[in-house]
Amino acid sequence: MAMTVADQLLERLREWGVHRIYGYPGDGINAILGALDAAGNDPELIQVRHEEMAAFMACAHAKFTGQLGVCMATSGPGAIHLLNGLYDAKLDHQPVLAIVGQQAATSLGGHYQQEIDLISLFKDVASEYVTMITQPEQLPMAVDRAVRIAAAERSVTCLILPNDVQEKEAHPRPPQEFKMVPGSVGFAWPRVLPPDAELQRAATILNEGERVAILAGQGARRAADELLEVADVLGAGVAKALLGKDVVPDDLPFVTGSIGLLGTRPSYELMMECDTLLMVGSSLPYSQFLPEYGQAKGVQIDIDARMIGIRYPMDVNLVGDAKETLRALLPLLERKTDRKWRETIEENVADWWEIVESRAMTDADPINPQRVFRELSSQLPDNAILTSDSGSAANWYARDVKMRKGMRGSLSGTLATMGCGVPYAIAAKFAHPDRVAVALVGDGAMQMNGMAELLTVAKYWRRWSDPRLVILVLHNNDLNQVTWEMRAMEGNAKFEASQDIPDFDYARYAEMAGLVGIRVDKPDQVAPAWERAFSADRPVVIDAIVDPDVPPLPPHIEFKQAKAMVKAVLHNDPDGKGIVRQAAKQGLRGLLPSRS
Ligand SMILES: Cc1ncc(C[n+]2csc(CCOP(=O)(O)OP(=O)(O)O)c2C)c(N)n1
Ligand SMILES: [Mg+2]
Repeated sequence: MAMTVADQLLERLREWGVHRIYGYPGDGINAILGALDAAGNDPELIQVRHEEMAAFMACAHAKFTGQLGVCMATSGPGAIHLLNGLYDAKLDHQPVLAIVGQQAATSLGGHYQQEIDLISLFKDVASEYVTMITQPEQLPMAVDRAVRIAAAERSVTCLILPNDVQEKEAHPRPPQEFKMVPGSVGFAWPRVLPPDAELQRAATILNEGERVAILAGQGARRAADELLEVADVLGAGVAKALLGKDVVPDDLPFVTGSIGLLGTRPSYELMMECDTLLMVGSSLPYSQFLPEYGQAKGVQIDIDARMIGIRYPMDVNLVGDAKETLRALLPLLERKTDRKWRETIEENVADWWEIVESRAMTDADPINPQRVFRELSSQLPDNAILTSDSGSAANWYARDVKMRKGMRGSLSGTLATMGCGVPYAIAAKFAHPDRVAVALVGDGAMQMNGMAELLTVAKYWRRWSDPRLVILVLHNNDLNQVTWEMRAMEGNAKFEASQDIPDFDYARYAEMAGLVGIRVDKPDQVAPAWERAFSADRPVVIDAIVDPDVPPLPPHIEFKQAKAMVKAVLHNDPDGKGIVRQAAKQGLRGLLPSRS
């Protein structure tokens, strides 16, 4: 039988090194699915429960492998379902290709069943490249461009294939004629390095500074050694944006940990007291966590000229690859002989870890969520991969987990969407079946997406060489992060109609799915639960009953927020009593009226 467009699509993807597609079927992609079957399922289709999860998994594949992630959905409803996951990838700058079916080209424009204007629908999320293949001759070139542009722009691209076009006979190579575009596979990355004079200007600023702060983001991932060397020469501290939490380990004494709303106190102090800021591969949006304007001279390194110089009034903006640029900068830097600044940072960091420890070990009703993370942190196996959902889990992930060398971690950094934790962890297991994955999710996020995807875990876990995947559910029957935001930002008491969520037995649900379920409702069960989970022979759900009154507060709390919170608590907050009790125990006395 002659090769079809669908066959050729798969062949071209294989040539590009794509061997996994996360997706869900529908008649808009029937011919592609048939072709996959004929090709022995290579690239392998991983069947999810919902197309949004396929897009999250493609995003996580890109995050955890550095390679293109691919997802596929049918026309109409399937295509629409992909969007949130694709935006997650776009906003976190991950290369993802979405392959989307469409009604037959012969019917387009006819208000046909499931006909959606897909080019318009994907025009924003796949702004770098979206095209519909209506002629077989387009196929190789369109695949090549979709893959190459996704990688080059670190963004989302989209190929739309009407189902009748998928069935047409392929052109192995379009003829060399007018109006034909052949395409080709492969490309080599450029070496991107700023000019010498600019490097020298940056070096002068860094040499003249007496108190240098470094902020590292995910763009510094491949430059960890250079970054640490620069920090050593300059006697600097290193704070990390959330997506860069795993870029340098937390067990180094001068690494101050996360920064921002979910950040640590030493990171805040580092920024407030420095006189020079070196920002590498980050676009942390919160300028109020950076030095006051005018306080510090700034040097930024970023691969993307579109993203540089926007978060802080920088003095030198170096567009370049982080590793190459830091390497070129190093010989121009002078070692700071006065190490007092570095010593202060290290003292702040040591103090902070003591605070984290004591906050984690204070009692709560029934379990302090920080204790769950503290125990996790001390039991994490080498090379573990962590994912966090958006919710209070992200606070504890950011502050309480000590990343060690070799570990990976991610979350929805920029879109901050709920529901990514479990699908991210599933993609981590497919990408690295020999490594332990841990998903840290709230009960709201578990109900939103995690519960359905647990069935995907149940379907596939036997294939993973190390079957350990642990899903921690922070069971607080509350949409806690938002409940706290409403208290701290708006001064609103908890609105139970929007914030309370249904109670559910997640551990029993896991058992029903053939996995291990562990319910934890006493503090001394926390450590043994992690021990059991990390020695299990299959995926585990830890259903931890945690106290919603433990405040996930920013490292410094502004007077405005403290006042708003006091107002919320006094304003008949249903959890008022518990909050006052917890605030006192967490060492936040003075923020709240003592009336418990
Ligand atoms: C898709 C989506 N919907 C809503 C939000 C707003 N939001 C952020 S965190 C959160 C609460 C999460 O609750 P849960 O998963 O139970 O975690 P908790 O904070 O209670 O630990 C909400 C509603 C969001 N970020 N994404
Ligand atoms: Mg919750």
